[in-house]
Amino acid sequence: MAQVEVNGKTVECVRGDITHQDDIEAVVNAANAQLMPGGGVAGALHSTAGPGLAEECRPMAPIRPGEAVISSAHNLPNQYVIHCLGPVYGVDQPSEHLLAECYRNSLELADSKGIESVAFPAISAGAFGYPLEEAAEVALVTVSKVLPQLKTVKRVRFVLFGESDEQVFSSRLLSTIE
Ligand code: AR6
Repeated sequence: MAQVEVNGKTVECVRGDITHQDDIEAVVNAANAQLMPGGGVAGALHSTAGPGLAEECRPMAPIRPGEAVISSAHNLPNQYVIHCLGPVYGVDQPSEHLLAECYRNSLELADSKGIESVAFPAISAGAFGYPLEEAAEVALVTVSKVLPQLKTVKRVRFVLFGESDEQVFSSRLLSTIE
């Protein structure tokens, strides 16, 4: 685990499951364009949230790569889910820009709702094939740029599924922000 303070705001990288972030107001879904369950993060969030989540999301679909939309969290232990479509690596171009837009748009949307804490998975780094080191670089550089401009968001947590993924994000966090 790594944690860094920037102007009184916290960025942290932890190993864990995005469905178990009880102390976080909004969790981010690595969604598909149709905002339906699918696998990975989307499958886990929808199955914990229950069928009401897909029902609420249906009218907001489809979304474009880089876009973020917000819903309530249903049976998840949070207030909101922010659904964001990452780029398919090397297919949705320019991938780096689109991935950065995911983080920027999710954080700005959270801030517009007065949200104080947001947890992200490693968007695009699973089924969408983004190499983890590159995904971590884009995620952490973008968050460190956007976070100082936000009014209400004070805590950003990256939740990484595996130990080696957590180590990649943690060491990037320390070299990007400190
Ligand atoms: N908590 C935290 N991280 C997780 C979890 C979890 N419960 N489950 C997986 N990860 P992915 P993508 C990690 O595939 O690449 C879906 O089918 C995973 O190890 O969820 O943006 C959707 O329906 C990886 O590092 O998202 C879309 O079609 C990261 O989260 C598509 O996959 C992202 O993996 C989206 O693909």
